[in-house]
Amino acid sequence: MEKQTFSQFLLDEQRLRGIHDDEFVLLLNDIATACKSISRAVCKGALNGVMGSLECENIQGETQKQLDVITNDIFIGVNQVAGYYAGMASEEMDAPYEIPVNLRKSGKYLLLFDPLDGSSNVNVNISVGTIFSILRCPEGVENPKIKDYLQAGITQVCSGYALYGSSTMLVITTGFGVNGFTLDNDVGEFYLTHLNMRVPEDTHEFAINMSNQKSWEAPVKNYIEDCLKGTDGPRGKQFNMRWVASMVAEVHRILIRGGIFMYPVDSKLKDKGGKLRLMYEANPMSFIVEQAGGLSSSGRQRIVNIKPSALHQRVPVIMGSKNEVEKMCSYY
Ligand code: FDP
Repeated sequence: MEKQTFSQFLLDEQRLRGIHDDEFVLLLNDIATACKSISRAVCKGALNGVMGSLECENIQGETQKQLDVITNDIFIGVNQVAGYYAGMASEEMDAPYEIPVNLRKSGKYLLLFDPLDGSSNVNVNISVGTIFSILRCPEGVENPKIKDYLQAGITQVCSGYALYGSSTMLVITTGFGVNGFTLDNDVGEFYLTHLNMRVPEDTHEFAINMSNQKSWEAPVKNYIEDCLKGTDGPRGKQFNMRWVASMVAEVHRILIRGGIFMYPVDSKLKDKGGKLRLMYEANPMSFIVEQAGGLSSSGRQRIVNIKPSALHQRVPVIMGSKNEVEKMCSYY
């Protein structure tokens, strides 16, 4: 059977299931185009001479890489042209980006994104990714302000990520399951390769930065301690550990073979609320993981139910295989 391109898949969904209007299909195609363009920029590696850090920091106080800024510009540039968005917000920009007046057309949606997640890995050639989330712009708002973006994750109309790994993949959900597409570089097209992705319910693999162990809260310490006791401990099984230090790669692994990914709040992060950003990382990835049958929690509540209080808000994140996330949260 012939492989289906990303556009053909979306049109089929529109025809057969009555989801997505024409505008939404075109909007998703623009997201795919932006990801292809970022994939090229990342794959050029040191050849482009842009692997270094800049002098400046982003709003999070992290040193920006040259590629953080380049990929941010690509994502805005490609996605603003057709006029579907009323505004955009990026992890790399202090304030929301205002779409130029001549490009504001239907402006039904808001786009939130992290253009290059895991970018501290980029100069060591480890997988990085782009994460995005699409919200509806509140009715009647032409020039959205921060408050218009502060919607709980449950209201997302679409989210996804592109993974720039040994192959480039685009994984999305519009609330009807999760599907994955692999970029054929010879053709320049994403093809459907992972239909209806499901996170296995059970796992014996956890991902956490163990170097923070002494600063974790008691529930996290106790949970990991029990996992490490292996077959002799209360869990009665041997666990394996993975830590790529690149959230997109971590979540993708979990979608393929299960696992639990955790970036809990610890005593060093207490003032910030956590490490990962609610609007650019936690919400879009939670939508994906839940749509694939997994769970995503802050430990105390479902992440997509958190009412955001700031655009760059950070939260603790525990996501992955359903039974393992439930087990972990029971330690709270
Ligand atoms: P990065 O800072 O490189 O962008 O988004 C934050 C993130 O990467 C995640 O992708 C990754 O899971 C995590 O930080 C890595 O944290 P550590 O540096 O603590 O390992």
